Amino acid sequence: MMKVGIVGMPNAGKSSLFNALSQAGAEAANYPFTTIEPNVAVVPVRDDRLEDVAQTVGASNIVWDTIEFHDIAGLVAGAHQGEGLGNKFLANIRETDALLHVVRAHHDDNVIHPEGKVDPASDMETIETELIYADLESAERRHARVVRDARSGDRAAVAEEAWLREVIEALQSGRPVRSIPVPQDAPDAARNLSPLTGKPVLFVANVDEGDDAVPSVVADHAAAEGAAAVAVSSRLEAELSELDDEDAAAMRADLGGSESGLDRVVRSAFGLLDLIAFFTAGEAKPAQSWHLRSGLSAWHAAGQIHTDIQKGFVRAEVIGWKQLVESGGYAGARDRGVLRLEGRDYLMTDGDVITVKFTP
Ligand SMILES: Nc1nc2c(ncn2[C@@H]2O[C@H](COP(=O)(O)OP(=O)(O)OP(=O)(O)O)[C@@H](O)[C@H]2O)c(=O)[nH]1
Ligand SMILES: [Mg+2]
Repeated sequence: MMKVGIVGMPNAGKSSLFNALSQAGAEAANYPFTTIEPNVAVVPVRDDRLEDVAQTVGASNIVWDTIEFHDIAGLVAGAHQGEGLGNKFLANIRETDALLHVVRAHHDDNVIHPEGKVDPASDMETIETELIYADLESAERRHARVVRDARSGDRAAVAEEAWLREVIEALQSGRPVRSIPVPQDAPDAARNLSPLTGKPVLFVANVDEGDDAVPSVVADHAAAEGAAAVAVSSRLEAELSELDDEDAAAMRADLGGSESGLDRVVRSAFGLLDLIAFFTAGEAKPAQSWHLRSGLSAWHAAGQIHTDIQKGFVRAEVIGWKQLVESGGYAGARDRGVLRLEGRDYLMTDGDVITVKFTP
């Protein structure tokens, strides 16, 4: 499961977007969590391919993989110094895989802007500066600790210490942590720091209702950072999420849009990490979707499903989802000879359906 932190200025529209997302999540049939904090929304990632697979093999139900969104309060300039409790909020999203940066681009005069005027370029810069300061503070703290271990000559500590010095220098000159490659001798250095400016970012331009183009000032800024951008009206999405599907679709059509802005956000957030989808499915059992960084093996896929399955990995039966559907199920696939036996090093491909044989 992927975790995404939502950042942005106060009143940018973060919670409206979050509410729309959590409404979408609350409707999911298979809600894998019993308790969840009020600022965490779990959203299913739907995939038509799995619906076909589930129907073909006669699965009992479908369990979607999910994305978790974390809403935090708006950041103001000076948040890193404890202004507006920003530091505490930032700590809450250190463990996420990616950031969603909500930028106000709508012109509703009834909504107060903390700086008194709508200026996406300056807002994005304010937030990025706060993220950089927050990282600088944790990098300095981490450096003070690692420098002691480095003195003892520990190879990983020496490499991490040197990396941290570079990181601190980069941050001081306003560059993100992602611009400094992690040293081979200290592969855990990035995880130890979990820098906010090391995470991929999706810019969400919160535009006027009925508008669905990303304003060029946001698009250009995102492009300059190699980041993605989407346009959404947070308020509209929050309102639509209160309606049932049919009414929401009708209202969306009235406004001239087709695709749900939420779908766009979920899909783009997902695209931030280089992930492939794979499925598990069997007769009278739940069909499930999973995600894995591309370039990983069947053994890694097994680890996503369960650590015990990974530990006892013997071999895997693998088939592309389409081949499985075209064969009418596993028996047909076996007859046609398209159900393959693969070992632990098999490289997983997007859309694979896998059954892991393991010794408990
Ligand atoms: N017109 C319009 N108003 C919006 C839109 N998105 C949010 N608003 C309004 O802006 C105000 C603030 O929205 P929130 O979603 O609470 O903003 P936030 O970013 O969570 O704010 P903080 O939590 O204070 O940082 C609310 O009154 C929303 O209804 C939008 O797309 N269009
Ligand atoms: Mg909020």
